[in-house]
Parts: sequence; C-alpha cells; structure tokens
Amino acid sequence: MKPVSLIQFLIEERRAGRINAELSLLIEVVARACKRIAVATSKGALGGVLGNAGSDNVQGEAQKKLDVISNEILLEANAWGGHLAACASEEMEDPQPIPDMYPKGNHLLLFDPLDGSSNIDVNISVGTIFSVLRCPEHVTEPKVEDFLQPGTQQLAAGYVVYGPATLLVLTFGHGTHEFTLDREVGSFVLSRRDIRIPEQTAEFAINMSNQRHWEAPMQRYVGELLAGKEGPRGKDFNMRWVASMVADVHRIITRGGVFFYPLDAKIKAKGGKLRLMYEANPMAFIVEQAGGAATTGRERILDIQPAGLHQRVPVFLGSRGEVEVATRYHREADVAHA
Ligand code: FBP
Repeated sequence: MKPVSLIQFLIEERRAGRINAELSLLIEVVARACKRIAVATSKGALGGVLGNAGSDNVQGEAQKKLDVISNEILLEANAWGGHLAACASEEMEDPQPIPDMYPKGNHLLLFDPLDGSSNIDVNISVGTIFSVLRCPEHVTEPKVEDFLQPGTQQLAAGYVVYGPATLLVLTFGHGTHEFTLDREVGSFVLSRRDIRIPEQTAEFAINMSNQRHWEAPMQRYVGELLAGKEGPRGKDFNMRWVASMVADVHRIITRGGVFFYPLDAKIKAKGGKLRLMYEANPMAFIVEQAGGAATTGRERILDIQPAGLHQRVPVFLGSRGEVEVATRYHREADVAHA
C-alpha cells in the first residue's frame, strides 16, 4: 500500500466535501507546530527544556518550561497561519486574538499545549490536545462566550502524543484516524484509518490513590473490578495509569480500555480535574468517532453547554461497555438518593 501523507489525506477529505480548505490548512499548521514541539521535547536536558518555568498558569499550577515553550510555538504558528479568528489555551486566562497584521480566519482553536506535565521531567510520554470550533458569524473580535459551544459543535479534534514515536490522532466527525511522524521525511503518514475501540474491555485506568475520596458509585464500580472473576463482574480486570491523559487515551484507542478521572471530595468544588474545552471535549469526540463512549458519569460530555473557558468536569471514556456500566451505577445512586 502506498503511504498516504497527512496532506494527501486532507486533500482527500476536501475532495469528498467532508472538510473545507481553511480547516484542512489549519490542521496542517497545527501539525507543523506539533512537529516543532516534538523536537523540543526530544531534546530533554540537552535542550535545557526540563524543569519549572518559575511561573504559574491560570489554574494556579506551576508551569513547566515545556508548557510555556509549547504554548508559544502553537500561538506563533497559528497567528500568521491566517485560518483563525482567535485561540485559547490551558496556559492563558483569556482568549488570544490574532494580531491585526495577520489575516484572520473563521475558526476558533483551543488547546492544551502540553498534557501530562507531571511526566515531562521523567521522560514519560506527554502530548498536545486540540479542538476546533467555528467562529460565530459577524464576530471579528471573539470573546470567551464565542468559545462556549457544546462539544457536538466541534469541527475537528486531535491529539499528538510525544512518545517513542510521535503520533497524531485526528477526527473531523467521519471516523478517527492515526498518523505516525516519519522523522526522516519530516511528515505525518497515515498509519491507521477508521480506528475502532473494542466495545468490551478488561483494562481500566484511574488514579487509585484518590479512592478514599471517591463517591459511593465509583467505590462500588472499582470495587467490583478489583474483585475480579470471584466478584459480581465474573472476570479479572487489569489496571494501568500513566498520568498523561494523551498516553492513557492512546492506549485505549489502540487496544481498548476505560479511563476515569471522577469527581472526588478533594476536587468537588472545582467540578473535576480535567478541563472540558481542551481536554474532555476533544478526547470525547475522538473516542466516540472510534465507537467508544464519553460521559461525566451522569451525562454525555459532548452535550454539555460550557459555562467557562477553563471549566473542569469528571471524565469517563473508552470502551462503550464499561463506560455504560460505570455511568449506570452513578445514575442509579442519584435516583436512590433523590
Ligand atoms: P495537564 O498536565 O495538562 O495539567 O493535565 C492533567 C493531567 O496531567 C492529565 O494528563 C492526567 O490524566 C492527569 O492530570 C493526571 O492526574 P494525577 O496527577 O492525579 O494522576
């Protein structure tokens, strides 16, 4: 089979009328920026890119040098790209307008420039997550409210995982596809088209150290997984937790599994740990387009009407069978306590 480059794939999607020229050019710009981030992350200590930047982000979290570097690379590339009306990032409080000296486009881009920050200094896979929305008609200076569109309104979503290989996983709402960076040629090449996540799985991912803080239905669900084949589920389950969402989700995209970052007493006031607009929504779109499911434990993530740019939500995603069981346990508990 002749290799299909990302550019060729985007041209095919345009010819099929599934995407327009501006969206495909925007994805090219994002992919090119991620190639530069891949180079920066791969330098490690030799590039002086490890460690803290000495500043905090809007979430009050210590920024890593690579958080700041990746954010700058994406902002710069998309400023002159000409396909955006504005962008928003995990690392910035407010939306970033496109400087007047550059042409503007009709799209809004949201991104987590470097996901899995706690793993940067220990050489474990990290990634970039992005989501594309349409800029509302007649809006030339987009405000926060212009970004607050439900995940169902996404035109595209993707992530790049910087691991042993650099992989781009992408959806436009017509399936989920994987591209591998050919470092010699310097371009992304299609490695899997129309990925399907197995409906059932025996592998779960959750930060078990938070167990004592979980709600009762989550305690019940995980308790049953840990009880294995002697327990009510009648089968053994294995556990994995990389603590980089991109890496945990990519494992699930590749061989199935289920990922949870549920609400717990520690983060209840914040509404969750992971961010809706540039973590949960793009990952939910990618997973659903691969046949999986994504909920908060109570509702479909893509149906949520966002209330804030950095809003946090509980995240249950992956193999449909297990997401449905865990969600059912939460809904039953809510009914029982209503
Ligand atoms: P950021 O690194 O972008 O802040 O993302 C949050 C994250 O690192 C996810 O990638 C990961 O799933 C989760 O937090 C890990 O949480 P914990 O440190 O509780 O295991």
